[in-house]
Amino acid sequence: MKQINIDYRLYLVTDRTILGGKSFIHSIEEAILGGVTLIQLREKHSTALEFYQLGLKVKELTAKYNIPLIINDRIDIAVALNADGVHVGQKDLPCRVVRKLIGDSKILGVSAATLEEAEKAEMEGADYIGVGALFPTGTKEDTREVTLDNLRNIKKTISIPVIGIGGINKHNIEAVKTTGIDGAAVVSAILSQKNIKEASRYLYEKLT
Ligand code: TZP
Ligand code: MG
Repeated sequence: MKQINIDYRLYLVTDRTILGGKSFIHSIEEAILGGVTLIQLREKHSTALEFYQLGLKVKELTAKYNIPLIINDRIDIAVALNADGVHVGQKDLPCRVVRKLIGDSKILGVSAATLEEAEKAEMEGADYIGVGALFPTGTKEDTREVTLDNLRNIKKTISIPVIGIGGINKHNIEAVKTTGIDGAAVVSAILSQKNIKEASRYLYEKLT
């Protein structure tokens, strides 16, 4: 069941609404060139068809650079794209149900804001946990706050990789790294930057 050899260090989660006119596909390519190690396609307002068609384009890039593509929320779209995995939250289909649907060979990520949620996800077959929001974020509205101490405690307690998320940027990345996490998931500190490649490279180097 466990996916091995996945580099979670710098996890780009997408949001097409913060690009300020920049091309989405070009932006993703720049982020990859800067050092992003995996990508989650997160589309909160698209139709299934839009999501799928966009996924096909993003998959071309992730295949070209040999990095995993994870689909947010939509198991059907992940299966249709033969993506590398799915990421679900606490209000999506339960982890054990998603695992059954996608099979053992796909990556399953679960959002958790407490140790209990993290332990449950691990027990139910998650491959990694996304923990946040660590800092204030303008990218997601209904976040729950997780302190760096809570993150450190989750990391110490569970065995699967732990990824921090929420407001991570060049000013706090070093503090995040002290928690021992396996990676940092970032939206705006990469995608809303003028020079995406440089922003991505800066974060990647801090995590390496
Ligand atoms: N889940 C928790 S916080 C968040 C998500 C998807 C948004 C993170 O975005 P940013 O711009 O990196 O703060
Ligand atoms: Mg979700």
